[in-house]
Amino acid sequence: MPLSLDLSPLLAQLEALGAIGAEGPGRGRTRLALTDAERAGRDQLVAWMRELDLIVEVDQLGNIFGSLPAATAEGDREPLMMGSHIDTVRHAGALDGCYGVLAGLAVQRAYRAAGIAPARRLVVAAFTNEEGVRYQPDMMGSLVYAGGLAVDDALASIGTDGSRLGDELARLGYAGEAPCGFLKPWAFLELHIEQGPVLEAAGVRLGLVRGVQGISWQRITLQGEANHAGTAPMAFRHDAGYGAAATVAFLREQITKAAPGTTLATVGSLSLEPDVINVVPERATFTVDLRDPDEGQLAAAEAKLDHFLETLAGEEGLTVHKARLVRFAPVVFHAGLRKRIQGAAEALGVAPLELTSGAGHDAQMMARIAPSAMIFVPSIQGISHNPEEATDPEDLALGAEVLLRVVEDCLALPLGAAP
Ligand code: HGY
Ligand code: MN
Ligand code: MN
Repeated sequence: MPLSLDLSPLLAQLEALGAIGAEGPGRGRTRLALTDAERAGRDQLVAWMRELDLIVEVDQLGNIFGSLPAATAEGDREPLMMGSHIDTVRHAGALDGCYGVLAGLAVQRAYRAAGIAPARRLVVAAFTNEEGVRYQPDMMGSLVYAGGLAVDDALASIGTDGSRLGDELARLGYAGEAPCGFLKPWAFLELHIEQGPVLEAAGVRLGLVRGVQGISWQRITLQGEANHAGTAPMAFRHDAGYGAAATVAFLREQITKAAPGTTLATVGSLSLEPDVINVVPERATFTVDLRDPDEGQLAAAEAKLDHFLETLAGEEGLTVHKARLVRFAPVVFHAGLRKRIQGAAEALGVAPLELTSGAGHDAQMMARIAPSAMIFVPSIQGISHNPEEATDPEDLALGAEVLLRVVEDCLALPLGAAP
């Protein structure tokens, strides 16, 4: 008899978690990784895990795991993991990441309510620093968990505010004992809002995620020469501000408009020094976020940018320094799990739309160590990383129902079988 999922605790918890770090009407919430606001979110999540009488474990990078033990010791050895993140960008919506974590708790709650011990250990993970705003790279917690970054290197990373990640983790009391990777998932499932316009535009309520596009993050510093805005002839200037602006224009005109038009480019952070109205900027520091579903296209975009910067440096008399922050190749999710998601959706009367994720996700990292897949629900007007981020509660319910059905489907498989 299929389990039933109670939606109201999920919606109530989404609201309660969304209130942590809230900044007033229309300003969303901010829970940057390892800040006091995020600690409050972590504490709240752990409290909800304890209410479900889960085994709560924290690893050395502060990744939090809540486990429903399996009916057998053998089942404990092949955990089915769900999860996402609860850290946010600045002025974020309430659903990004949190929906996948709290829907996982809702699935565990359905097993608890039915008094059924699952055939496999059923785990919900909340990974540290998925957003990568304060510390780079993004998806850091799952990247370390999947062995893509040494835990000591992650602990040593210095934030945009000059803080050391390991110190902040210890200050928050979330420097756990468990070694990163201590639970090897039999499979990993992440339920997430699409954060884009595709599902809504197609009028489809569920997304079957074929994979995640490649991501390249760099911090670029252009060093020019400060000079008087009123006396320095234009031809004599080494204007770092002009260099930054020219780069933004180049990315838009020469990269994103070039065929096949799949590359996305964003300069999300830009600062000028000395940042004074009547001084030619001597230094510009900015970030470049490039994405493409095709590895070759992404690499070509990076090479074009390098060449542009070299030419610009020569023409404007600037020096260029590039710091690589993130480089993730595109990932394709597990075919078997995607079939199960498709089957669960169709059993609920919805033919899901297949799409590639524009946003990075923890599943992109977990796919390195376990069969992984994602389920999307639509974002209203495709908006995310914005206080206006929203999804119809009916769609939130449908996504969580599909997650539960896929879990039940997976748990019905004999131990030792592939997902
Ligand atoms: O940048 C991303 O795509 C994710 O939100 N960290
Ligand atoms: Mn997310
Ligand atoms: Mn995000």
